[in-house]
Formats: sequence, C-alpha cells, structure tokens
Amino acid sequence: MSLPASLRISTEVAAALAARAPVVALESTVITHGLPRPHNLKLAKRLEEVVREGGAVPATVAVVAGEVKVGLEPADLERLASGGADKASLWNLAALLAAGRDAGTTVATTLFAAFGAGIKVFATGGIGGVHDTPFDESADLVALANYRVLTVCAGPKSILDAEATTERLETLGVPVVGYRSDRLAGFFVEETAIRLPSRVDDPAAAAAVLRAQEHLGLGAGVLLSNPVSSGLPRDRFATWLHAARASAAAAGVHGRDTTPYLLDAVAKLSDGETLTVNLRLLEENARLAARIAAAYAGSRSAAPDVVVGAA
Ligand code: PSU
Ligand code: MN
Repeated sequence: MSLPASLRISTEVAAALAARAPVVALESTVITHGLPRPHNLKLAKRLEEVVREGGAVPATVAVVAGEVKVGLEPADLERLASGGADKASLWNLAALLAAGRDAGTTVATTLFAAFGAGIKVFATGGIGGVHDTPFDESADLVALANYRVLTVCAGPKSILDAEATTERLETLGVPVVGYRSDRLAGFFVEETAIRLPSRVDDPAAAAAVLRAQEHLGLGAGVLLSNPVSSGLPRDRFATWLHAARASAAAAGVHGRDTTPYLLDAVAKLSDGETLTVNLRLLEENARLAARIAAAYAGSRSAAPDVVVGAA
C-alpha cells in the first residue's frame, strides 16, 4: 500500500513561502472539536479573513483523507466542520494517515506541519499542557520545544494547571513572552497570577524574539501569550469549571476526550459566555499573528554568528 504525500501545501501558501511573504498557520482541532456547529465553520472562515486583512496568507492545517494539508480549500473546511473527524496529535498522526482519515490538527501537529512547510508564525486559542490529573500532559509541549515557530495563544487551555504548564515550558527551553502583559494569559480569564520572564509591546518586538531564537540556533519555538481583550471574572469561570469537572467524572470521561467535554459543559453552564470569549480571543490572536508575520517578513536576520575578541 502506498501512502499519499506527507505534506500537501496549497499553491497559494507555497507561492507566498517562496516569495518570503507573510504566512500564518491556523489549527483545525478548534473546528473539529473546540467549537460547536455552526460556530466552528463560521469561525474557521473568519480567521482566514482576519489573517488576510492583516496582510498575510492563511494556512489552515488539517488531515484530509489521510494527507496533512497546509492551506485548505473551502470544501475541506466544510468537510471538517460537518462532524466525524478525529483529533490528530503527534502520537496518533501516523495511524490516521495510514487509515486515510480526516482529523483536526492540535497545536502539536499544526506546529509539525507549519515547521515542515517553513511557516514562521502560528495562531491558536489555547495550548495544551499539564492537566491536574496525574500523568496527562499534552504533546503540544513537546512540539513547542521541537519546532521553531512563534505561536500566538491566549495562554494554556482554561482547564489546565497553568503553573505546572509554565514550569514544563521552562524545562523544555521554550521562551514564553507576554504581549503587552507581564503575566501569563488565562484563556477565558485575561491574566493568571503567573509572572512571565519577558514581554514585548509591538509585533516587531515579537518578531525580533523569533529572529534571536533562530540566530542562536536554538530549536524551540517561541510562545507569545496574548491576553484576551475582555475576559471573564476568574471566580465565575472557576465555579462553572468545578461543576463541569464533576459531571465529567460522573460520565467517566478521560484522556483526549476531556477537553472537548469540559469546554462544552462550561459553554452550557455559562449560557454561551465562554463561547463568546473563545471566539473573540481566536480572532484577536489571528490578527496579531498576521502583524507579527508581516513584521518578521520585513525584518532582516541579525549579525554574524560568532565573534571573537573586542568590538
Ligand atoms: N483550546 C481550546 N480548545 C481546544 C484546544 C485548545 O480551548 O480544542 C485544542 C488545541 O488544538 C490543543 C489541543 O492543541 O486541544 C490539545 O489537546 P490535548 O490536551 O489532547 O493534547
Ligand atoms: Mn493528554
């Protein structure tokens, strides 16, 4: 049996990359598992539009009929949004390809594909990380360490242990940078209590961090933490999450089904408020990513590699 191409890059994205024009990768687990229908398809189209308005080419990544596609056709988006697609992370990607399946790509697999294609900037909602149940850690952390791409996010997913996630990112050597903020973003909540080691205040400064990482030859990506513009009060969200956890435990939900279940439950408990904030932060991250991709494309790589002696 022969496999299809490992990475199928759309003509538009390939042309932009060849011209070193700004390109922004977008993930698709948000379409297949993160948002309910019909919001998922509307949002997927809207994010591509936002990236274009920002002067960059959108490259939504997904597994379609056993191929990792970078840059989707409208028909692909509709197919993924209509239900039945799997969720592809690094540990099940090969099997999904071999079986010819459709799947949304998580941050981990989107980073893998973006890096392979030569894309420098990626926008998502929240990253996977360390769960508060023992021994459940997202492969997103490993991918952030292995693929040198700048990821714009609103912090770790709301259901994670943000402190433990930050510690793991530190161990893995992933620079976490606050965008106009000194504290880690808290997804639905604007900021967590966690102080970040560095911040930037404009897209050019964010692009410069990626340039520096490349210049040093360090392999890890850069995680840009972009707080949502008007989030939910921390204690209200905590109440909904507490109730959602109780119902997940009662229903015996675990592993990779946990996130979609909890997000769905808090959306219902909040009467749609979490959904509104989720859509807003996704759009804001795509908008910022486009500006960073443009700044990166317009910047030059830094000075010589190693200098011996006095200046
Ligand atoms: N944040 C959300 N909803 C999601 C995700 C993040 O609010 O659906 C997705 C992202 O694609 C992320 C993935 O990469 O969940 C992580 O899943 P896991 O913890 O199973 O690795
Ligand atoms: Mn997991």
